[in-house]
Amino acid sequence: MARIDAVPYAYLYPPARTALVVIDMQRDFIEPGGFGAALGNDVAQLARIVPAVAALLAFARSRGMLVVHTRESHLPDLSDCPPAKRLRGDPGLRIGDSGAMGRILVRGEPGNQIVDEVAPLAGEAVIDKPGKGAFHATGLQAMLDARGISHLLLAGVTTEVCVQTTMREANDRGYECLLVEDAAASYFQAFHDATVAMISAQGGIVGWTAPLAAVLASQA
Ligand code: C5J
Repeated sequence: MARIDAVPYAYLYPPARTALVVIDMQRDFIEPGGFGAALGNDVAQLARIVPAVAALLAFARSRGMLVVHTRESHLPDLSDCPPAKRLRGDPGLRIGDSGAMGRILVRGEPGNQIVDEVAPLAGEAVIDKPGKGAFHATGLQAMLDARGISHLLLAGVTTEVCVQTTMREANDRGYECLLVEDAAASYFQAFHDATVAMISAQGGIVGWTAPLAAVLASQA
């Protein structure tokens, strides 16, 4: 077992049964002109974690861990996007509308691609997910279970929405989860901080958190 100095206490993980899940590091959220910007957010808040996510990916790959990338995305006909989701937000800048990087949050559009610095390598899994959580309406659980994965390291954007939702889904499914604090980000620092705090509260009610440096220092 490898050991990470984490909150609320040490996180022990078997690298061969651990996956790194990188949530939604896509242009739609991180670059100007995408969904995040359309909602009025300062995308620089997310762009600043790209180097940390790249370092985490390099670490996981060097340890031979399974690497999974996700993208929040919808089918071009939006048949997987409930009206309750599509109709939120500014008319003209909703999911499926045309933006500066193509149709917003639509699969295959330029804005839906993962930013170059943390792009998937050939052979790495990419899960396209229509929900906030990566387990909803995807094959993620079947893929993890087929590989005997029991532990998940989580990173990406945004901390309090898709990262936290995925971590809660995973926790309920029995995976031992750790959020890499500074390899995740929110448009709202207070939301990020609150999420980090609530995950490990009450003895780790959703799981563990640790800074990137503690993960990189962990030894098998
Ligand atoms: C949001 C996400 N915030 N990836 N998506 O809509 O967190």
